[in-house]
Amino acid sequence: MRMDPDATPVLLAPELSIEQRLGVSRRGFLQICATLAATLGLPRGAEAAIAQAIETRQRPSVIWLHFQECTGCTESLLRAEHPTIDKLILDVISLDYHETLFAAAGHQIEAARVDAMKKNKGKYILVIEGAIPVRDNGIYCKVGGKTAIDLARECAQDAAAVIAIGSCASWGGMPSTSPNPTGASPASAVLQRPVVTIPGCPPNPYNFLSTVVHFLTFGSLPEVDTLGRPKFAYSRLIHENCERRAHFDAGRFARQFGDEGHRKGWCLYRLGCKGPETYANCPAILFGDVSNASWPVGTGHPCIGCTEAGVGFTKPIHELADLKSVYPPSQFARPVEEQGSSFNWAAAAALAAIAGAAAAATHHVARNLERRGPESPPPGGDSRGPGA
Ligand code: FSX
Ligand code: SF4
Ligand code: F3S
Repeated sequence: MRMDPDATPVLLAPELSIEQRLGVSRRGFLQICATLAATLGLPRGAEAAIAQAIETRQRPSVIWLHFQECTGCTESLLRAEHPTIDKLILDVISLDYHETLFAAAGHQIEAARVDAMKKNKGKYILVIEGAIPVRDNGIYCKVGGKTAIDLARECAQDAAAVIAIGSCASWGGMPSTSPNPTGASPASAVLQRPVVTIPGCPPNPYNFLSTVVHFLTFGSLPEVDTLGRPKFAYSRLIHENCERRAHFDAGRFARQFGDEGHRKGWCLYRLGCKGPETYANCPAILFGDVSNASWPVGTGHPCIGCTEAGVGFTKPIHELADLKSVYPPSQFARPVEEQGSSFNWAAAAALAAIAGAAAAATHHVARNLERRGPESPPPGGDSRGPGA
């Protein structure tokens, strides 16, 4: 998706160095760029282009609307550490309207929005968080006297790009579940233009940051799938990169929360994990920068499929996932799983090249290799297969 050339940010001559602006060392700054390049699945060397863009280009203006949601998307962005939100606001994007983060209110903030739209006509990025209620002419969500439908249409009219952040804005999310009394709908249902979607409840902030940085660096948005999801983040099933996958393949399943299998970190499929039918990069890029296991399955909870329409908030948590493309062994595998032994760097590189999943592959390999070592044999697996 290529933008109007007029929308391409212009070069600036910043008075302060990027290190001073971000409060990091040169090395730290380049690491941020390398992380974003890896998340985007870009080839080696792309971090230099990203670094140059962040250093020299004008920050894209962002107008962020809130509709039917819990503000978890914004909360998740506030917990991004590379860079932190204050650095992000000040140095990567120009956040010109955001109801949660702005100190202003009422007429003052509405004037700020209109002003930002005029000044950046055709160049700003519109971010929509939350579903849009369409029943009864949209009266169930109003901001400044305007319905969410009217606001979304008004702001999208002169935007260079529209990003729906979170599952609510992407496909309706939790507000759209049955009986959906307000007619909660995705942003794409009320806008007559393409919408890039970053689903997740909440979505991973790096998927949003990487999308914006792609726009800043290349003047275009990343390639998307038929649902508008950036392919760098949503082209692989969670099940493909899950650290518990070896247990799935070996037939070792937790059957109850707190049982022996659960305590040992076995596969959560029998507890209703929707990783086999959910597309997202959660196990590869994790959440919140707090630990090596900071994602739902890493903490011991099954994935509920929050990114996926028809799965998250729709399928009961205890219901078994549809196995989309990967099937378990029909007979029980060997009793001692040599984790990591089936991975090598060449295979990881091929995976990354094919799917643009450099981050996923390297994280997975690193984690598997870390776990190699003496391991007491488990007390037998589960020969009944995952669906028994
Ligand atoms: Fe909440 Fe955002 Fe979920 Fe929705 O995230 S975390 S209900 S996707 O719109 O605020
Ligand atoms: Fe991981 Fe869930 Fe797949 Fe098991 S079913 S390997 S826990 S994604
Ligand atoms: Fe959501 Fe599953 Fe990721 S619940 S956050 S898609 S692991």
